[in-house]
Amino acid sequence: MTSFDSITAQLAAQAIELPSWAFGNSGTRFKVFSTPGTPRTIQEKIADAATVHRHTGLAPTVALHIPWDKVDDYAALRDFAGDHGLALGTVNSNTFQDDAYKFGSLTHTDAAVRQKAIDHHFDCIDIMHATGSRDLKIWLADGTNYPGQGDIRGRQDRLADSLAAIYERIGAEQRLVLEYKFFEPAFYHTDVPDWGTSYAQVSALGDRALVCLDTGHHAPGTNIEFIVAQLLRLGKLGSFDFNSRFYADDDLIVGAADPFQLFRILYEVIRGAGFGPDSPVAFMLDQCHNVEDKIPGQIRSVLNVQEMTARALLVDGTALRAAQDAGDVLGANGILMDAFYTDVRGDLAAWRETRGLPADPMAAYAASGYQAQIAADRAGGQQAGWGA
Ligand code: PSV
Ligand code: MN
Ligand code: MN
Repeated sequence: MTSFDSITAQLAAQAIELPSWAFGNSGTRFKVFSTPGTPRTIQEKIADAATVHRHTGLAPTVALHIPWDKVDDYAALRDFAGDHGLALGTVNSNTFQDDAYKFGSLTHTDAAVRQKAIDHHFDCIDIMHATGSRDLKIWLADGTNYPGQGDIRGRQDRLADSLAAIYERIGAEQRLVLEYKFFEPAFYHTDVPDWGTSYAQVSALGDRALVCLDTGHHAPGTNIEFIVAQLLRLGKLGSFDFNSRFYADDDLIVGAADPFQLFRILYEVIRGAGFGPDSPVAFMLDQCHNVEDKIPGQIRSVLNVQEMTARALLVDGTALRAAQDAGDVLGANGILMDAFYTDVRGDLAAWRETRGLPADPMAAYAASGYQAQIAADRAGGQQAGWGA
């Protein structure tokens, strides 16, 4: 098997973007529990994200969601993030909370509603110019609940037109990533339900339009690593929203529900040259922390991604290919499983220390006093955008 020492340069280049909304209170439709110390402003969310980065060295950027993270001066917000050692990352649009979008946004039959949604994306692009962000991420809640409610085909055509108007506006260095999700909030049909639809729509736009794969957005049992392999083959995998799920779009800590699936996904990312500083694939988290503390929740998340990345990098690709070519079914499977079962925690801890990071970021955070400090300093933290 590949040695740990031979993979540290690749591990050192790993960067995982944190979602600003992970630091706010979130919950289910039944209850939102508030957590002491919850940020009241985007600046406080950025300070918390910086704390995750300080403890792990893994999270140099933070994603914004508009209008949840709306401010008057985005250039100043960029400077604020810079002062905290972070850059601002992906800008997420939001066309799922206005009354106007009850029957759709970019797909709506009413041209005025479609234009309102397109204008919102133009605003997001302006924000990206001020923040220095590369990616505009679009997830649409558009869909219908009952057969016959909408013209499924007409909605695809309107979506294509709306996306073309948005794509035309992005800068030469910017990208549009289109996220898919098989259901929720619509329950009969969703306008971008799967990778194939996202691929068809972004392919019609151009080279800087790509697919965003959220690991929680598939039917149970879906082979996600196959989708990863296919999108990388096609040059259309733009980004990940990482999280894990037991049932639906649970938004739990990545790697918590199924570490083996995360390993398999990361193996295909590496196999398909989707990993490394020159890769076009952005790693992001899209998670909520409903009952656990948010900052350690994010620390645990990035560590899980790092741990499974290390194991995936340990796969002996040469031996695996030889076994595959020889038709050695169990030998090939054994080579993959050897890497998956390798406990890299000790090696990672020792390596972190050589880089001036805490060997155990979770313990270091717990001992830092930060949680008690924010609980004392911040009163009345907000829900993560949903109520904003
Ligand atoms: C939708 O379920 C989603 O995954 C999209 O990425 C949204 O922008 C995000 O969740 C909001 O939490
Ligand atoms: Mn997502
Ligand atoms: Mn989701």
